[in-house]
Amino acid sequence: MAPVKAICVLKGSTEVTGTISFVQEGTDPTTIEGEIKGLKPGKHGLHIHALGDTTNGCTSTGPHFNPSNVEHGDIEAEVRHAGDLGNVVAGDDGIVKFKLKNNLLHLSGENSALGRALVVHEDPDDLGLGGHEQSKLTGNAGARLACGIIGFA
Ligand SMILES: [Cu+2]
Ligand SMILES: [Zn+2]
Repeated sequence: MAPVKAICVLKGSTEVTGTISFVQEGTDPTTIEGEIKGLKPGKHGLHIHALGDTTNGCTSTGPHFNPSNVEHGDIEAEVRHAGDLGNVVAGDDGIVKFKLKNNLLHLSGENSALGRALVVHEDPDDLGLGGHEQSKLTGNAGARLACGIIGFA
């Protein structure tokens, strides 16, 4: 079977832009590769949110994609949302290039990212460890800077 490919173009109310590609071969982990520009230098939380609804900008993309109904965590934590992608780290130029693999996030079936949204946040994701009331839900990553709907490529 040919790999499934998807693409997401980030837009927001800020200067932040980006393009992220997804590919999954069979039941292998999904590879997520992209570039985001216009960020403040440092760490930014990155997640797949449940809905591909941008009626109210990134606000209406809902909570983190969490088909197993578990707590929030890092991309490689044992307990985590399928949509948790950890942090990306922007350089002094505000640009980050990244390549991630996620074995809970697929491009078909119940854990499919297709039709959902990728969101980059203003603040670091505390990966569920921050002790804040939001830590186990969102990683307390702050405002949604930019988002895009994940579609077939
Ligand atoms: Cu998020
Ligand atoms: Zn999460």
